[in-house]
Amino acid sequence: MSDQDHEERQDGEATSQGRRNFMKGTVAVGAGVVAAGALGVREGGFGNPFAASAAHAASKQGGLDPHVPPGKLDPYYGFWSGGQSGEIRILGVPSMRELMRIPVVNRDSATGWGRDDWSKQLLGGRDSGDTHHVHLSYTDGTYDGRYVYVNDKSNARLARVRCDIMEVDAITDIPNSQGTHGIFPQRHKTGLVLCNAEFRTPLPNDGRDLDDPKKYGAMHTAIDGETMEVKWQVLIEGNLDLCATDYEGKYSFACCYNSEEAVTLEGMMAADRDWLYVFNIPAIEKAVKAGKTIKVGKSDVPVVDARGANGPYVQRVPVPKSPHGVNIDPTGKYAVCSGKLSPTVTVVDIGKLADVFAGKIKPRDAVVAEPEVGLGPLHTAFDGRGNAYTSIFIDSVVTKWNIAKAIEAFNDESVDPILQKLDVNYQIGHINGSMSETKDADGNWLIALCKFSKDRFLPVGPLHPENDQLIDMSGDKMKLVHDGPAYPEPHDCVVLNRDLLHPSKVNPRTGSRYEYYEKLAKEDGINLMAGSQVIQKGKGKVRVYMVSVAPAYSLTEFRVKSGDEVQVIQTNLDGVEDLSHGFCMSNHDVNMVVNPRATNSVTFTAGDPGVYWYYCPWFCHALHLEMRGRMIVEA
Ligand code: CUK
Ligand code: CUA
Repeated sequence: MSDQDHEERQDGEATSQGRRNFMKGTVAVGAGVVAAGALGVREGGFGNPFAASAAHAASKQGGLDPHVPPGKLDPYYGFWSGGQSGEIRILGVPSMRELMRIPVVNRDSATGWGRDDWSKQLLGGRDSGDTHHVHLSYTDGTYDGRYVYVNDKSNARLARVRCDIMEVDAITDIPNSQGTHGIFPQRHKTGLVLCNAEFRTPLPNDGRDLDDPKKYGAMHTAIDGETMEVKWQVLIEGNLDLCATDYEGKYSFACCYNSEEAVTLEGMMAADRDWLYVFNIPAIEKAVKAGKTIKVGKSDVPVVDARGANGPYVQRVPVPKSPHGVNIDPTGKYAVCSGKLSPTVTVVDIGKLADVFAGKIKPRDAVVAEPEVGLGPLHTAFDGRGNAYTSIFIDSVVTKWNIAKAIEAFNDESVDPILQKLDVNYQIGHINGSMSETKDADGNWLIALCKFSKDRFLPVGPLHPENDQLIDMSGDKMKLVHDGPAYPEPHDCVVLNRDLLHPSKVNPRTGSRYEYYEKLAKEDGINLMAGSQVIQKGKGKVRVYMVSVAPAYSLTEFRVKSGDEVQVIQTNLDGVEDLSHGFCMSNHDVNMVVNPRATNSVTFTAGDPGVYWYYCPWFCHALHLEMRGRMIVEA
């Protein structure tokens, strides 16, 4: 989308747009005021119970307005992982309206993802997955609007979505890994994406050490965020749960809840202390360059063996009992490790890690705070005003605490860093705030991803929706403003300012999908954008090229033999916004979308002799139902 289009899109919002531009140009106003202007904050307050107090009224008039009326657009995009649904969802925030689903490692009947030829070869024959963590690519500590990365825990893969077309363009298999869980891109530039293996296995996992869990290990893997190639791995003895990166490209982090190296629940919970692993990326890359690596199994990826003791590549910061999430605050100064089985969060001063690696101080000396936040802390978000918001699973609350006060409290018990505990419904997992994972955290909206919804919605059978709750975090006190049912099971979300994304309205025909189709077309001497052709590709194989322009296919009839392998390659010539077509072949389990100016294809075996109608499944025109043709199958 061009900038001009982007401006036009906002036309319906003349007032707020005008105010935005005005605010942008007013250097003197504070960041909080700019954000409030952009959000169209209602003057006079939004029923904030604290608005009546004079002291509070002075600090903040009312709350934010979560209502986005018909015809207006949300100020934020949210990207949600879909968990075992294997997808990513795009929501508008604060309306919490689901805007789109991006199929990733699932099969999706609507778009044909997992069934069409292009996605099928990307997925390598698998069409189920488990997406947990979505993160966008960064430049200079904030989102650059280029890519979304997401892990597939179930099949140890990293997928990438292109933000211009919101479609997956690459999926990378991660060697020597099971349960790829935490991932995080580097934040100084679109560099590496670090991926943690949560499950310890024998390495190589080739039948050796089956019954000797002490010899199991796990990999911290670096994938190039541009090429999606696996660059290197670090072999570690403990398991690796959540992942984080600093803002400078020096360190990556992983929480380890199984320093015991156990294989049973009791065993994994035995120790009072586990670790935050800190990986020294420049040192690891130096070792890789110098060839100080090993090869593990069939993979050629260089592996740095960092098992056992602290050293130049990895330091282990002891943290209480089975930590889960690790999050970096927007100043880049602190890594916050949530205790899970300990009621505490551990704050590590990233500035002290150089001394830890230099051997000048002990790893534990980098810990500067450990406030008690409640039972079952899992993840932490930030508001950019020095406060942290930790999700507390067992207590079903969000605990707001102040980082500076927590550091004070570490040496002075009289200081209480806890500011508020807000009930959420129920059993919260992840939490995230608007721009929270960037240096531009703006402290407006907080999302609580609750695992259980229990009584919050009309009952719909034994399987319950999750409850993604919207919290106004702009004031001194958090305020719950919306319950959002979600199909199972989002794990994490990120929320970013809408100005950071500029999706295309029609397909730009660039990238790996188009290389794939241009290659086919070249092989057959075809112009994908022109006309139709039925090509016999040797015995029993037929390729059918066609184009579509509303409301017609260029080909309304083709003939094949029963049992032929038929590949239909369709290009949508319509360059009009919102004019998708598609191809559905009756009784052949074939259905795909073809978006404006896109090419897609599907391969199937022609059934018994007879006539089979194919049709356009997307309502595209008054004559949409007439947009069809016949496949004539001869004996
Ligand atoms: S994990 Cu789900 S609540 Cu996969 Cu990010 Cu913490
Ligand atoms: Cu094309 Cu319906």
